[in-house]
Amino acid sequence: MKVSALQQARYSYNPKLPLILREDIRKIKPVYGKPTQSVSDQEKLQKLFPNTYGLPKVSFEKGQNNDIGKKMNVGVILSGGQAPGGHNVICGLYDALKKANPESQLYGFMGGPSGILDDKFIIMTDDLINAYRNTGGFDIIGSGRTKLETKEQFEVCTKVCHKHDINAIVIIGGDDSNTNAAVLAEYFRAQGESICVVGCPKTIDGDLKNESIEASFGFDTATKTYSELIGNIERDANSARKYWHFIRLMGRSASHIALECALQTQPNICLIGEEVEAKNQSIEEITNYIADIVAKRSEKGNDFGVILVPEGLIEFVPSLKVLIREINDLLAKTEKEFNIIETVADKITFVEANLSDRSKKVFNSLPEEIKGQLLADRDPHGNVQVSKIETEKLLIQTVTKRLKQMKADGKYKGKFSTQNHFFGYEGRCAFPSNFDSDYCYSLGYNAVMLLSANLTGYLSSVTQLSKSADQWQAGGIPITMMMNLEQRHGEQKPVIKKALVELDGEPFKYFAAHRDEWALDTCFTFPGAIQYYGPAEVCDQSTMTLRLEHKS
Ligand code: FBP
Repeated sequence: MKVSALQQARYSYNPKLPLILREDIRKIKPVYGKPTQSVSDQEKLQKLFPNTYGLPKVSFEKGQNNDIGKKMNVGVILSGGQAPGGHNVICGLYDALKKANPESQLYGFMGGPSGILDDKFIIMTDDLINAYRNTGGFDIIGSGRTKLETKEQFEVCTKVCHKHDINAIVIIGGDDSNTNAAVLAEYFRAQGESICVVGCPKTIDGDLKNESIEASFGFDTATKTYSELIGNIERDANSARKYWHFIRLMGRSASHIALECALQTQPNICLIGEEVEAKNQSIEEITNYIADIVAKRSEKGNDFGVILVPEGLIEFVPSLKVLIREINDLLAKTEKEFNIIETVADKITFVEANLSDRSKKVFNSLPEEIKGQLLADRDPHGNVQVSKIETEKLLIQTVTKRLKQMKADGKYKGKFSTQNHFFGYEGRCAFPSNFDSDYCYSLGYNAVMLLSANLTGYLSSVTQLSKSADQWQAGGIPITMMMNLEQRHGEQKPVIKKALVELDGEPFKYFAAHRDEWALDTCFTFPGAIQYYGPAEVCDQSTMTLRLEHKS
């Protein structure tokens, strides 16, 4: 395989660990805190997780560790969407395992959670690991979106673990995958199995966080990659002064990515789904908000600008939320009937005929392409795949219409020429930033510390992330601590609570305090490409979200 000069250089980058993990691995011991509670529904969750509920938080300190040297066979699974740094979690796992006992083995299950069900794996070797150090992507073993959640699947997992003498599984995934990791951990304990399960917090979306998980990995690199591109577009917009760029950003429901990119690039407008919901805003109100800013900038001779749109926006607009829910239910109920309909036009007619009057009106107000996109395949959770809905194009249409009307009323005289973009896949497999390289390696290394202490149902946790790596703290938190009960498929299910943008949180408050100025004046900032070599203030800085949250 031909290797680029940067990749070659990155092979020899030494990820930074928290100070405690730099000690001789046999001289680091776990310290246990007080029993924990879930975020809500404590009694019910305790009943659902009798063996793994209420476990203590764990941290590490210097001290003799006699458990670490035992031989372990560990299976690792990459689950869900790619996020920069996944390879380094595996490298951290591998290095810590081999340091603790060179006879230990790391099994990489292929293609996501289905790998363990199909008993498809590779055993990691030095050569393989060395070819993936500090690289982007999940291609070392591949990923997938199969959910590990049924008793039958858990039985297969048990058999596969027994077959290879695997004592522990590490699941690298987002909120749903880690919820399933907790259920699997509980299942093993309930069956009297000693197999441990530990999770690592992954997702570019940034929605898996709380006080002990300050950030999911991949968010740093993905937002820096998108911000570089947005900054480049801003500079182009400012040079040509003739286009309004509508840029949709990945991130699923939560608007963390859009918010972070706005903080890094100071665009004219950034919509935040959570705010739209809180203010109960309609597409019309959002359209008017954008059109007013376009008109005001035009008065100053600025017929150009940049607008960021989170991909999940559509789900936060109340009338569309109801419509999407109705379509989800309808498609779930009429799956067979719907799937044999051949053309998109006929699918649209079928759905229209089955909607409530209110939703029918909303559906009919949408452009045909958006209607079709709303009917595309659901994800494994039965949800609409927001990455496939071109909300930026919808907004271009509605704003164009509104400006036409404003022109007719003599309220706008400018020119409105647009470009649309979607940034998502571009950022998910980028070379991990130094932050993600260090953080991911630490998460993996730390996971071995948890497993060797026989801890199960835990998430690997590295905190104090806005500080330099030598001040990071390593430990573990019980996954049940992050859980609540939510309605899923008509049932109350234990799930990790998704973290949405908090409107009283520091990142949003900073944005809200500056957005009016950014809207009318041109205050663009150009972050440039991620830097891997050079001064720490250029190469090692965490996201603005983290810095504002930590007030550092
Ligand atoms: P995870 O939640 O699995 O980390 O995936 C995140 C994500 O990148 C979302 O931002 C996006 O909506 C979705 O995956 C796209 O999914 P797919 O890769 O299946 O197209």
